Amino acid sequence: MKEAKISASMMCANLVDLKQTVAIFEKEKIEYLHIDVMDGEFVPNFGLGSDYIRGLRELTEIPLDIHMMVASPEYKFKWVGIQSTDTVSIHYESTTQIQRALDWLAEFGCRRFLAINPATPIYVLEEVLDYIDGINLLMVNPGFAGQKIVPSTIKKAERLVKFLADRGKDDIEIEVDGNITFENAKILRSIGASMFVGGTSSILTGSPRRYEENILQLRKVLKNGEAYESIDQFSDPCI
Ligand code: S6P
Ligand code: MG
Repeated sequence: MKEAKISASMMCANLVDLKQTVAIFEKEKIEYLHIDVMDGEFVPNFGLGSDYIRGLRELTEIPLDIHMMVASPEYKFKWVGIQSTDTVSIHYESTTQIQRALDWLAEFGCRRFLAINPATPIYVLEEVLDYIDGINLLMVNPGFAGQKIVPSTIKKAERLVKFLADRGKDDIEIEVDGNITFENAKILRSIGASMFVGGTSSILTGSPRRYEENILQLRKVLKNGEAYESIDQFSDPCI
């Protein structure tokens, strides 16, 4: 199984304490900073943008994990200033030409992830498996932090692991995004996910004084992810 990595959701980090928060992430060797880019069209909210990304790059060298929740992202890659060290997710639902969008993204030399919403079936991945390094599995409908997991996404994660294995594509990384509580992280780690977006549900709760402790707890949960047989053993994965 791939090593478990944490991608800290910067949308959930208080701007006032940003420097202190990033310093904690560096100390705790957080692998990625998750940047939610939102355009008010693909999702009903505005999010982090080009200037924020530029500023953050001056503050730290932690690689960015850019989640583009924008319509027709293929025309907007240059606005974001994508670098080769980035991981970039674009949504299957956000363009009518997903394969072309992935081709154009390749020019930036970044890792290419395909994001899919909770109600988007796994079979849409079939024709693009050769063009992606990872899948960003949305556990909530994109647009807001602080939402509850869509329960069916847990079983979907399980099916996704099998779908990739059946096609000899288990090198494709699985990222999980949205309501990644300690409990949900444990379940999803057991299933086979390896990138976990940490937001208000786990590492970014309370004030920065709590963040360090939260990260250690999430690391512990991800490391000890118990042997997994069936999700039915978990009475309520939403808690
Ligand atoms: C959701 C977004 C996510 C959030 C994350 C926040 O639209 O894609 O990346 O930042 O869900 O974490 P939480 O724990 O509040 O759901
Ligand atoms: Mg996200």
